Amino acid sequence: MNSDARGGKQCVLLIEPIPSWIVDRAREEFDLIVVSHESDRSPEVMENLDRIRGIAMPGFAKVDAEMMKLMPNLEIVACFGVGYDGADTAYAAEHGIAITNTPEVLTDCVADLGMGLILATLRGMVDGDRYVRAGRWVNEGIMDLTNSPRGRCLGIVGLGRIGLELAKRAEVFGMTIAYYNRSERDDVPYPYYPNAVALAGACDVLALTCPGGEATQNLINGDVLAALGAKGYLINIARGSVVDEAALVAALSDNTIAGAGLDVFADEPNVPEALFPLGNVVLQPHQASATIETRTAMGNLTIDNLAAHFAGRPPPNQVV
Ligand code: 8YV
Repeated sequence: MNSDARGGKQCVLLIEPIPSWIVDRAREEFDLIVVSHESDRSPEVMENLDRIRGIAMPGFAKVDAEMMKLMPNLEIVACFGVGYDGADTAYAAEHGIAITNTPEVLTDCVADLGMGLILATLRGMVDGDRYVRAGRWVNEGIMDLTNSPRGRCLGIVGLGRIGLELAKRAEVFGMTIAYYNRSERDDVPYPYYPNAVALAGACDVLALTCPGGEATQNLINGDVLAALGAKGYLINIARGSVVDEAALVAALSDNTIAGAGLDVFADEPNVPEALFPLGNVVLQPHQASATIETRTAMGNLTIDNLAAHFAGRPPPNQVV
């Protein structure tokens, strides 16, 4: 226990959004400073920089080297999410700062939303909703026919925990599976493609379930979208950074791909406005893990990781 711990509680900076009941639990366990954004430099933050020993943050918040440097006694960054691409892992590793995440507990919900986006996109479900509300069913008759997932190939970029669960769901809907990964797996029956262009050329629906970060930055570029082709769909439940967003906007506007279902964007919460009038894209506000059940489990795990560290035990989900 560090000597400046108040009432035995360690000082933790918590970056929202994290559910209020998790913030309440965190307040019981830690001497908590709550901010609504990582850029907050309020007096409360500035006056406590040398007391802050832990950060709890959404996986996508940007806690870079510059920010970590401000906190000379920082020991742990606990990400509320499976992705931790917002944290500077190199700086953390160099300075003995642990990074933890919340794997497993969100796998099902993220895969569910991925499958939902495949259905919503191919079956025109959001378009259908707009069609009814605008009175077009009454005035114009049935809407245009849509596309069945059955018999189509789902190409998965990043066949990890979430990718595998998405594959299971897609198989129930009659889809075949292929994948591209950093390396070929020896425990799945699905055909492997050595790069994203090859996979895009071989599948009908390309789904992204890989980690974000430098290694996958703009992996899905104009060449991959061209290979996906005018009958192909893109589903992104990974990170916006994985896709060259300008190339995607162009492909959707020019109908050089058939459509897209997107839960994540390069500069959240800002979504390219050029997408708003397009009928061939379904947009979601980065909500794949956002169920009460899953966000509660993620929040509890985030606190468990911090608590284990401060109790001198290895955090259960340490990734750095
Ligand atoms: C969350 C996520 O939206 O797990 C991740 O990496 O992107 C999401 O589950 C995010 O971390 C919420 O804080």
